[in-house]
Amino acid sequence: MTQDPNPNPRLLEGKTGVILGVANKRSIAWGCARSLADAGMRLAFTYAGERLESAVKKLSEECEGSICLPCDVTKKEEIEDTFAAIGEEFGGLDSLVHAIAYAKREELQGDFFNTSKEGYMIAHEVSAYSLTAVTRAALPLMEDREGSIVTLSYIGAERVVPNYNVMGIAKAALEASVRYLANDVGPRGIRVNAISAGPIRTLSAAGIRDFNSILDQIAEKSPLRRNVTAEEVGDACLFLVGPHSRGITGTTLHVDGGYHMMGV
Ligand code: NAD
Ligand code: IMJ
Repeated sequence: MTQDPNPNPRLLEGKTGVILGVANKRSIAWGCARSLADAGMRLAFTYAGERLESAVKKLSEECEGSICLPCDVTKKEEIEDTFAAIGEEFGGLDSLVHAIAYAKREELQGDFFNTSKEGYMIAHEVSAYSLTAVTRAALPLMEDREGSIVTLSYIGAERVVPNYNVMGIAKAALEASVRYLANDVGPRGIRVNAISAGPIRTLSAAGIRDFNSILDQIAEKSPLRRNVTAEEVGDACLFLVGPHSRGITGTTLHVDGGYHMMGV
């Protein structure tokens, strides 16, 4: 018999969360949002740039009581304004999901040693530093709550993945940031963890050379013999946000069908 993965559907009733990184229905952030909203959490969605405003607003309407705010993480004032608005609307915050990454397209091909200084900086600013920036902004809203912060990583942080290049370095910095942040905020009862997801066909995977064959290769080598879905990552996020993971912080949880632990 298959087990119900969501045996307590209203586990997060009365709790609030912010989700950074929904672009469309395929986004991993949307998988996280669905799992959290289905558990009863009230959500704030943030989007980068006006171009995404209407799409994210429309998606947010599928989640009861949610709000939608602009937040380009490279803009300090936008981060400040967003968290101020969340404070006013929600009165506090129990969770933050960071599902953001960006590198210039030209940096995601060819030799890593050709990475430009500017390309290196941009990838790190958006994909790694932003976790520290939004954690700082969220802290006052998590006061006296057992807050949980979750970010998204990839195995390219730990191993060399062709073409992942500077993103791999940025994800390594992101995973190290999770450990340092977890140490900082642990005494306040706040936890910080990462999910290292297997490859999923999202906007961020569009245009990546041979993505189909990457998906096939991973499926073939994974113990589960298949790729993972954004819904499965969302359910792992629900676990890390919710009370069942209350003893877990500073870790990277692989949601990849077991691929990461294989030798060959
Ligand atoms: P996605 O394109 O749906 O999401 C990426 C998001 O980052 C988009 O919503 C985009 O608007 C946002 N973003 C980019 N620059 C930003 C900025 N300056 N300010 C605010 N937001 C910005 O793709 P996704 O695959 O869902 O990616 C989400 C996270 O999951 C990323 O961290 C990615 O590295 C990670 N991840 C993806 C995969 C995969 O195979 N798709 C695997 C493991 C980890
Ligand atoms: C990205 C590049 C190279 C190889 C890759 C990926 N593999 C996977 C990804 C094997 C699974 C997707 N991934 C894990 C990411 O974190 C993607 C980040 C990303 C993607 C783009 C594409 C469009 C663009 N900039 C990007 N910045 C970051 O212009």
